[in-house]
Amino acid sequence: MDSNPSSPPSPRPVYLPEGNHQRVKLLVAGPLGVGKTTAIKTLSQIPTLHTDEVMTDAAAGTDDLSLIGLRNKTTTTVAIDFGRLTLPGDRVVLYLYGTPGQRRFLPLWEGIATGALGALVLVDTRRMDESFEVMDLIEERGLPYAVGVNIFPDSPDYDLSLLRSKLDLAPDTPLVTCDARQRESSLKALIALTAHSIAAAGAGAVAS
Ligand SMILES: Nc1nc2c(ncn2[C@@H]2O[C@H](COP(=O)(O)OP(=O)(O)OP(=O)(O)O)[C@@H](O)[C@H]2O)c(=O)[nH]1
Ligand SMILES: [Mg+2]
Repeated sequence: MDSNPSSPPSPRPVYLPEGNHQRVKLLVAGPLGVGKTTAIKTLSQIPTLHTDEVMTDAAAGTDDLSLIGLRNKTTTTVAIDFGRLTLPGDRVVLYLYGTPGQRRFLPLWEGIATGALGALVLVDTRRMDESFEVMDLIEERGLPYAVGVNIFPDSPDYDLSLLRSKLDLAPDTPLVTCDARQRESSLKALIALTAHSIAAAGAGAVAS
């Protein structure tokens, strides 16, 4: 499954605390190599499930990561990532489902997205245009989403209001910068999404 040797070890499992919880299914979406698998590994309190496979020569010219400085990335997600975490306060449990980044895996989306309350769309500002298709898919499903701008070392330094307009986001769509490798910053993006999704769904629509 997860064959990336540079991955940090998965955390030890954390059992769900007693009591009533709001259980929320969220998607982590975005184009190829934007940091979806990394974010789920960073955030999950249980050992994560991954379906990463080694990219072979057959992917050359199709999944070209050298253009974005990810020459060392040797695997790609071919089905889902899965992780779980309980938000501070122990009331809301998030089930995180990572989607594959390539258009050819689009048929998998239907299954993965069923029952999701919202999506965190990760964006790489070096190739923002690749994010529109994912945002369109999510909007077509009527899913609320938040945008997490995953900062890479050579990412251009955009002002958030400029980014909002470049990404053509609705005024109430949360937009936060994050580093998918850093727990605190990824959590900030996830909390923004959760608040937005629960507000959009209305408290009654959240399974408990
Ligand atoms: N500098 C930097 N590198 C990152 C960040 N997030 C992820 N990476 C690196 O980028 C690479 C790609 O991350 P993945 O998490 O595999 O990306 P993905 O979106 O799951 O990729 P696919 O499943 O192939 O679509 C990994 O080598 C990460 O270590 C980030 O915030 N900053
Ligand atoms: Mg992945």
